[in-house]
Amino acid sequence: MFDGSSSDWGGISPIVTDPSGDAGGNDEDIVSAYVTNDGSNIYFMIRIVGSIVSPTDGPPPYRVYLDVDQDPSTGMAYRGIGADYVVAGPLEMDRTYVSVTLVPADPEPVPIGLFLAGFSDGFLEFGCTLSAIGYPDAIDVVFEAMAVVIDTDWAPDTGYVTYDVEPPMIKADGDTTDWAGIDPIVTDPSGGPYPNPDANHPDEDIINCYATDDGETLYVRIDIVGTISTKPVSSMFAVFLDTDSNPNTGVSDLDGLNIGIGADYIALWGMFGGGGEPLMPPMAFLFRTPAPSVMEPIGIVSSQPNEHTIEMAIPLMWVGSPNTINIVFMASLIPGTDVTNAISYVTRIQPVGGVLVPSSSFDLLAPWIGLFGFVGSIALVAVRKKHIN
Ligand SMILES: [Ca+2]
Ligand SMILES: [Ca+2]
Ligand SMILES: [Ca+2]
Ligand SMILES: [Ca+2]
Repeated sequence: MFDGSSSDWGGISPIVTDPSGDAGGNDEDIVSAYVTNDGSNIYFMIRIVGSIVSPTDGPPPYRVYLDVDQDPSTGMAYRGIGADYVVAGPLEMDRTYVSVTLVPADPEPVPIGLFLAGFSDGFLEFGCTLSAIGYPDAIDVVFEAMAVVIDTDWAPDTGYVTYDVEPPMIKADGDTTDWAGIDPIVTDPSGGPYPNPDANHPDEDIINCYATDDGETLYVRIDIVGTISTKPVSSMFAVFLDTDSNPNTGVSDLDGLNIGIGADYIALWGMFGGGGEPLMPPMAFLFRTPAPSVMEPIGIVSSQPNEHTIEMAIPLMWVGSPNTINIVFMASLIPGTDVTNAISYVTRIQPVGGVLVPSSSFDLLAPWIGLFGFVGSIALVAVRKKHIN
């Protein structure tokens, strides 16, 4: 959890330690760095001698350089590796601290993903989705702190360290072959010609949805009749999660229609950043929704669409590690919205099955407009304005 507390890092050893005092003994003086991953994300933690700096302008001071193909001839040559990605933070955005994933490029790096960040005093935790960096098996890593450009510290001081990624059960990579043997948890009627009684358009017409988990990460998949586009800003897929099996907590109402559960969390895939030119590829945010009008960002999770299917991977700890989750899947585009029946999913049973929760599937005549307003407020424009180097 990105709460600025290191308690959930207990039991994880540093991947590298660094002398204190070799970089002025201050805000850029790294003493240790950590890496871990679950089935969705890779997490980094840096400890420094001083206090974590979060400048309101200028580049984020703490960076991790990732050579994901362990090939120094690809990516940016830096300190013995070929860095294919850089993860940098913290950056304040709409009163939320984030880290940003960048592809090194001239004249400036290209942002391709966001993640939350948390810090307190000498401790910073941040990360990136495994899907953003292509699900590497092993990564050559260099940590860097450059807080006030007096001293710069690296860990290690020469060369790099290698992190072996614990492989996920399912990769949210758009390739469905890793779902072989797992049946849909819910099927939804398909229609046509469109508009039809089930959905208004093939690109929002859900047919099959899947869920499975490995005790650590919940993997979900939505298949539609049409094609998932990463271009339009209006395209959106959502997975509603009722984690306390209580219809009276969380979101149960979409534009006046009851979805049959009280969704305490929503995983929402779409193009964030408002209208106009997309600033980053689509992403999947996980929000906590304690009340219908409240959407608190918990984190960003791995996701990838591919033609007729989209996969997402949600850390179970981020949704309170429930034993039972009631799930509703939703696809929403400009013409309308398709919503599945609610399914009760029991975690940690493989192969998994689902039980229908009494409710009826329905269509909305318009996309779920309320969410778009919120999404716009996340304003990724800030990333460009802050000009990360
Ligand atoms: Ca140091
Ligand atoms: Ca490389
Ligand atoms: Ca996959
Ligand atoms: Ca609930």
